[in-house]
Amino acid sequence: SAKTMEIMGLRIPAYFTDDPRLLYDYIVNFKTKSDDVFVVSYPKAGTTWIQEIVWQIYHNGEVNSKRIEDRVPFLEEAINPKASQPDIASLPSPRLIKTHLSYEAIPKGVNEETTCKYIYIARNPKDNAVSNYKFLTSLAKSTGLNASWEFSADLFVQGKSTWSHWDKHVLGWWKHKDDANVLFLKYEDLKKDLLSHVRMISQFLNKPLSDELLNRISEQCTFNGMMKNAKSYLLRGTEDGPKLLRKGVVGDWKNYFTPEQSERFDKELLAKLDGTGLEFEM
Ligand code: PPS
Repeated sequence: SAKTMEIMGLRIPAYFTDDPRLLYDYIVNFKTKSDDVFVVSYPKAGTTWIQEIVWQIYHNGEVNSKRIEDRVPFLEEAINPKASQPDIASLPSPRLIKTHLSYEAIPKGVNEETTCKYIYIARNPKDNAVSNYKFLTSLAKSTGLNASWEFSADLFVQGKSTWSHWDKHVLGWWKHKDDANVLFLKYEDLKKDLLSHVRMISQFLNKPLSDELLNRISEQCTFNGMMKNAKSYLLRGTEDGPKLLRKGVVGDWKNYFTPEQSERFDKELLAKLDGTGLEFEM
């Protein structure tokens, strides 16, 4: 599998920095501002989707062809010399930032000037694992790394995928779902009713929009809507390489899981949600 380094209990791809201590220092010393908005998720749960919605909410529904990572840069790649994304510290406010950090690890404010907002998106672990597998294998051409679905699913259950344990990540944020500065969303809910979630996000951000604009943004941010601007979701430095948009459906896992794998995910991951009130449609 891909080389990772451990930072704050999370497995982060090693190519993000030559020196894990530098990235650790960058994250723990990161100074938040009250109007910062962090788009947070376990990888492949719908980060790009929320990044685009949030960006359009702040830009009057504009569809912009610049790559999403240039518009909403990725915190963990902030000091990656190979990443060409803009410097987060000098972004104009409000800064929109993508991250996969756990609740424990994410930069937090200490007072009114520094307490910022977090939008977390979670996805059922079976689709999440398939999306992760498809993404990693799409990177194989450039990284030379490849893995079977069996191997990949096994790593996912063991919490050895990138950014570590799915269940700890999701539950760590779920515990804070009622905090005033946290909005906890589920991929499957957005698929069912995007418009009401775009409205919910705009209200959470104190950016109430007209019905006309809310409608426009939710149409532009459906999977097909975003595919019209597909270039924006190519990974850095690739023209026809890995994409951040693939299939965009609920239930694709049924095309990959054996009954045994499905049962294992139920017993070893979904069972951890029992009694927490967190449930997923699949
Ligand atoms: S990453 O690399 O962690 O930032 O990836 P992330 O954006 O979190 O997850 C990618 C998956 O989200 C799907 N996606 C969408 N689904 C529905 N509607 C919209 N608009 C949308 N945008 C992105 C994307 O297709 C990936 O899921 P899969 O299942 O692989 O298609």
